[in-house]
Amino acid sequence: MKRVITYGTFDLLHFGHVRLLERAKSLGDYLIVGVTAEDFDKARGKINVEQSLMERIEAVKKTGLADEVIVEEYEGQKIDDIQRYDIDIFAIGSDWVGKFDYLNEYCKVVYLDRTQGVSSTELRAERNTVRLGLMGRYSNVRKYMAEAVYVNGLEIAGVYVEDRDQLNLDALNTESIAESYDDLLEKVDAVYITSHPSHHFEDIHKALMKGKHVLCESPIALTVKQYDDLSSLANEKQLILMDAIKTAYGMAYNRLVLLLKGGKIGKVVSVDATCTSLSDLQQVDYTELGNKWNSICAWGPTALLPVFQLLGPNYKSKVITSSFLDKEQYFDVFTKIAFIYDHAVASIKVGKGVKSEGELIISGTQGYVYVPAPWWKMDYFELRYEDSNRNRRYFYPLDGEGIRYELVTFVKTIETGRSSHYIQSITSKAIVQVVEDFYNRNNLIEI
Ligand code: C2G
Repeated sequence: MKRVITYGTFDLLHFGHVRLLERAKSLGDYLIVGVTAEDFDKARGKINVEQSLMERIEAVKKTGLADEVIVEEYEGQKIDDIQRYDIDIFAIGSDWVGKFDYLNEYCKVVYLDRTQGVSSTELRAERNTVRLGLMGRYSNVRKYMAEAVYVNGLEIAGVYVEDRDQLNLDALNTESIAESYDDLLEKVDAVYITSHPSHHFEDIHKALMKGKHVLCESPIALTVKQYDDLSSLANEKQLILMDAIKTAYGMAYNRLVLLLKGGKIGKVVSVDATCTSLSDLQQVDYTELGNKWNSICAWGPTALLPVFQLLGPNYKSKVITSSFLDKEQYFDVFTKIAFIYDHAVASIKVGKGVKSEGELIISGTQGYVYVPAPWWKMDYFELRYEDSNRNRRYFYPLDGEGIRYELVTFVKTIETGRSSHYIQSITSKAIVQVVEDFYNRNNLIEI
């Protein structure tokens, strides 16, 4: 009996896939189909897969062509499978010609002609193209433009940049530059907002009123009341309002949170996060400090993310300690916040005028997590124990600082209408509460 194996993502299964499976099957008597797991696809740069692994497996099964379906989970698995399942022929589409020649050592490799004119990429693009507008600071707008290219079903339909002097026209298609924010909103279905936090409420409100979905740099608002108003408006209009904290959408960070929720280091007793960056405050025009992102707004949401996601929003008390460059304009060069929970503590240190080791340490009753600087671009973390033989290191890919995963999530969220689980609204709101307390100087000590 001749045994054949083939692999694929099989997203939105189409005629091209079915033809490939038919021809693979006809090469032998028994066909095994390896369907790629989500993590494996992400690791090899396929971040736009629309259907879940289960849905894709079901679709392959329904063709009736596979005698057996397995899941492809890791690099190098093909050799393992070929040996384990005693495979005679490995078949794959001609888009892979040459790439799998190394398997000839284990079985016969056959490249089958790819069917022209149909692909998952095109099907995905047809289903949902979100026209996204970008508004705010040029430095961020530019990053999002570059990252949007990797996201299917998303098109940058316009840009409105506030700091126009920074604008590099060569990097932008001039047609897409809007004259005003209102003008931009006319052209889009959704908007990414990176204006100054003091304008977020107004900017988000305007977008929601015009029926546009919103992805906004965190903090979404400066008071809880404003946050609640925006959330209810978004709900009422069935629009998505999502925080743009890129760290939250990375694979390593998400795995870490899941492992900890599963008790890998016992009970979490302390979360300590530091995020700093030295911006050149010497050259800043002091009268305009109020328009700059201070430490609490620039870094607070990111540093607070693991605190609230691991310990929840219900702390008993907190003390904010800040050093101000300019007190009237609330420009903190450094802020430390200490939280006390019933059975845990947490601290964050954020600074734009102070430099420190940007690490994340999470202490538990059985072990601890160490994430080296810059932890907010996490692609690696370590679980460490008293018995160092138990220590484990985890590696995951992180492309584009996490922005492209954030955009993929945003598009999926718009499409399904279900808010994303990456940053729940209790977390967003807890972040806003901290920022509000900072501006109200509640329990704030100045140094
Ligand atoms: N295919 C085809 N014609 C198309 C589209 C796809 O013949 N119009 C083939 C591909 O060449 C592949 C299979 O269908 O053999 C599955 O395609 P994808 O779902 O795109 O999966 P792919 O990324 O090619 O996965 O490590 C190798 C991967 O597992 C193959």
